[in-house]
Amino acid sequence: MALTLYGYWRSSAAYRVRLALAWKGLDAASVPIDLRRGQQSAADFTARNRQGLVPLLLDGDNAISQSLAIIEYLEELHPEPPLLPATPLDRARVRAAALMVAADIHPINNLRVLKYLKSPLGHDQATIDTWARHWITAGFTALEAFAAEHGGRFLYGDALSIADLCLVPQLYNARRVDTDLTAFPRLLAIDAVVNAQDFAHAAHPANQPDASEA
Ligand SMILES: N[C@@H](CCC(=O)N[C@@H](CS)C(=O)NCC(=O)O)C(=O)O
Repeated sequence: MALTLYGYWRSSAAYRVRLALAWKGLDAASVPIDLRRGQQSAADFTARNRQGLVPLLLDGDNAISQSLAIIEYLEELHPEPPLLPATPLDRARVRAAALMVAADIHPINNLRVLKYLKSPLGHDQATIDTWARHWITAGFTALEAFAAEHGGRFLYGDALSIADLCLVPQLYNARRVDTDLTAFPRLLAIDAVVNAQDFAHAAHPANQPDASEA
């Protein structure tokens, strides 16, 4: 299959998919969508993804949106090396941890939400950053407790899973808004283990062709 990933270097949802591709050793052509310049709202992109959000994966001519749907698609086509554990209960718990990030932290800190807080709602950047840090901290507090109950080297036991692919980009995002992470030693330890691996290096925002200082 010929894969093409529409993404943006700093998009944490696209970063999840890059991690999955790299973990599984899959090549995908990269099409940068510059979110700061509004390319996600351009007609040629929304024709492919009505939501105007990255990531979007093309498998041949078939478009798939939503990072977790994309990752599970890759997992089903390429089960090795796995990103989900073997039993239904373990899989459900991994998905729960992934959704703690992807459904309950990330969406309320997404670019379009933060922009709406600024205009038309009129909040200044300091208030918007406080908003982001608040929801990241609330989510990470629960996730740190999850890691204490279920974690090992990784968020769920000792095997990398979809949950880690959500955690690492969210930590990258948290650092961008200067979130105090000292209360989350387990999450930071998992982040360090993942980021020490070659596949994570390849997927890191700083190593993408569209990466810039802007
Ligand atoms: N639930 C979606 C979220 C996708 C999403 O929100 N992507 C962000 C970048 S991380 C985006 O495209 N934002 C554009 C905008 O807010 O205008 C997924 O997991 O793929």
